[in-house]
Amino acid sequence: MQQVLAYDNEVCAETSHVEHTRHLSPHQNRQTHTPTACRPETCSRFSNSLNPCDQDGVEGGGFRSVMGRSEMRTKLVLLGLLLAAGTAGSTAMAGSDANQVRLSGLNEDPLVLSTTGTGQFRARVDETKQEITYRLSYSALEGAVTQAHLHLGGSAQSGQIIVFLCTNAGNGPAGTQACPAAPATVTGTLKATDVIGPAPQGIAAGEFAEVARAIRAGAVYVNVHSAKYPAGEIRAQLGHNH
Ligand SMILES: [Cu+2]
Repeated sequence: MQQVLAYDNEVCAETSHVEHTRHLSPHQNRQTHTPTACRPETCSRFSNSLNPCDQDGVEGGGFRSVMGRSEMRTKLVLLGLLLAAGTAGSTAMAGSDANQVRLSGLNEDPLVLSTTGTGQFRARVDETKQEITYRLSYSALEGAVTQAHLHLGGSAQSGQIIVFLCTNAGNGPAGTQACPAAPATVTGTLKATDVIGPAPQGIAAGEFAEVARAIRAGAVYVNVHSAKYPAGEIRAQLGHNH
């Protein structure tokens, strides 16, 4: 965080020639000293949750005065999308362990697939509560959806199942929800009791901490299977934003 703020000051200071100190918040800097310095190009270097310029825009601070009409419209559209994304949206998923990834056939392994299918997956790992709250959306699949899982494996590996997110194949643990026909969104909370393995890859059933560690390491992917592509039609590696 400190690194990001320092970077921001440096960029904004290039055009403003106003001396900033690190303990001034970026918001204060912009309102009081650099209304013209922090341009959208600068702001776009930040992720949403860390973007001090966004806060200014929303709160009507200094940044707003230099924000053009089209930029304002873009921001409103983005806000609308966030709101439309639903209840488990940005606020609940904004923790440091948040993962938000886009699923595509182009991420499939061992054979890349070019399909119309797309999807989004968000997960928040709470290691204290030993819970993973997730939201999976998929649409335009070329085959009827059959099941979806988190798997243990790197981006160029086909690993085994850690947990079921949904299934229509009757093969999940008791209580596994059905996968609605696309386009659809499924949400849920995974607990240690939902972890089925994979034992051959070193995660025994119920070993939540090892799953959390694998997610942090980028060794977990989400895969949505369809009747046309039983090995998976769309997929994304957690922690890799596209
Ligand atoms: Cu799977």
